[in-house]
Amino acid sequence: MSIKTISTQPFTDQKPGTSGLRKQVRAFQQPHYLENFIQSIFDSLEDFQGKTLVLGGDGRYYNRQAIQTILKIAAANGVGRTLVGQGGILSTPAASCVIRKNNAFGGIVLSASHNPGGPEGDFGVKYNVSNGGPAPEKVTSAIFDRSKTIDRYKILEAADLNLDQLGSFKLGDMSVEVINSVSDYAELMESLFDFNVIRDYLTSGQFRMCMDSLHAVTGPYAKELFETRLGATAGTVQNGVPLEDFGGGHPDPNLVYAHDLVEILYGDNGPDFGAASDGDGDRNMILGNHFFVTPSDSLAVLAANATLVPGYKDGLAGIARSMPTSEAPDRVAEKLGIDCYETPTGWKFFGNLLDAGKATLCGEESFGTGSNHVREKDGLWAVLFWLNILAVKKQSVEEIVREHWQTYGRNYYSRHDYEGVDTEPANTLMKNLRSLVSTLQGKQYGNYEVKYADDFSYTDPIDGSVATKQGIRIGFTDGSRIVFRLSGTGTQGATLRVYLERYEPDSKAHHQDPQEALAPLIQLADEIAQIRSLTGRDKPTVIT
Ligand code: VG1
Ligand code: CO
Repeated sequence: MSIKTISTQPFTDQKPGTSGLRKQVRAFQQPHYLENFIQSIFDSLEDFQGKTLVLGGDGRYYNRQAIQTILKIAAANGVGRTLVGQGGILSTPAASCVIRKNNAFGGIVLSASHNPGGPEGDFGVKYNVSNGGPAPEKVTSAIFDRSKTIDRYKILEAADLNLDQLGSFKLGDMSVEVINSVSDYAELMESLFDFNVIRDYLTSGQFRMCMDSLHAVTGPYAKELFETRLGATAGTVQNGVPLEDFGGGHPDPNLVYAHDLVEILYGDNGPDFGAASDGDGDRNMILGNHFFVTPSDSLAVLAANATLVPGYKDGLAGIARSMPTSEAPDRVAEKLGIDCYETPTGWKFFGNLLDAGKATLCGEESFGTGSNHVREKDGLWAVLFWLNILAVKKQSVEEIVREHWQTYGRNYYSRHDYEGVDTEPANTLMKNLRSLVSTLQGKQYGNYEVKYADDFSYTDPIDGSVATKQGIRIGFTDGSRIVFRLSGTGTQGATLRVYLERYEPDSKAHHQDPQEALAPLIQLADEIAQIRSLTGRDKPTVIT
């Protein structure tokens, strides 16, 4: 086996977005495209020679091929040992767990998360650092800078390895260990939650659940946890075999794309609890019988009930939420007398807070919830957290959430996405808003008076790094908010996200449909941002 140095030319578009480099599969199939990016990662790191790397992905189309290539580049660059999930499978939270457990210098996670897969779908590469979390901006910009000047990569000439077989192999001087994709993660979950209480509840005949893995990565994890370790009936996990094209669907756990599950929970004689997760297993959707829990409320409920769960029985150090996430968690933090941090969108901004012990639970409105147990959001962890609370309280999901609203008030919340909009009008819309914000304070729109308006910027309280232009937020004197930002994970055109929130303290007014409760704000968002006229769309593509 020999190490080859291949000359190459830079691509100009290898800038990682909210969560790694995401492109259409076709883009990754261009000669040298993947190789350039992986070599750019190694070129911008120091001090990894002889050390351990973790490698795995969500099993989507191109996962297996990319892993073989990455192994050979890692070997040629002097990585000491690579831990690969069996069959190339590691969910994002499991990869984070394995990095931490093995003191790896980092990990490469292959996924485009909730974006569709298959030859016509998307692929992605994410680099995680030694704390198990997504690389912070200074690392991703170093990788991007390197990708713009790269002129060669190193690769070992060798046959492909059989990744379906557990065990240790040699690839040049590097050892490759094919590890069980599930066991380290499952063990971590057992250390956090009361599996006995959950098992008793799941086997009591009083309570039924359904988990939809949407043909994506969590299938084997969910079967091991719910069916094998917790005794739920066989078949509790549906769509539990990861498919390269996710069965043609969008592996995105929301009311639109997880509609099969929604139908089950809203049907006759449906189960008491339903959950779904996304392509790479870091997102979750929580449903009760005929009841949907918004991700922001879910974070707030988990925080308010955390001490019922063994892993969090001593309470929380703090909570962190992304800026567009509703303020429901803030109200819990206030009552608990702990800090609530507001960060830009993307899990990488939680890493420092978690490492410094300032936050224990974190969450995003985009169906992401997690804690200091790993450094990624974690779909099945959230499901287990809910199960643990349900098994202790023996109340329905709806009862728990309604009682929560009674105590804290309800933050009506919705996100409207305009997907695949032309880039130019989307940029114009944001540019207009940027020039408008400084003039909005004190302005009256019907019953709404603008309390503040800005383009969100964030100074990391730990390392002082600053992230600017993270989204336009307009807050009103009654506590309502509208936030506008462009997605950083799409691969075609632009996606405009409009986040709407209204606080309702009066429990007699907690039964409204969020779209109705938010109707005046929805209209106001259009008036301020000229969404319809600029995008040419008269309604959003996806409402969550
Ligand atoms: C979206 C979500 C964001 C999330 C990110 C990655 O980003 O809004 O909250 O962290 O996806 O999640 P954007 O830039 O498209 O709004 V995942 O599960 O796709 O890694
Ligand atoms: Co994801």
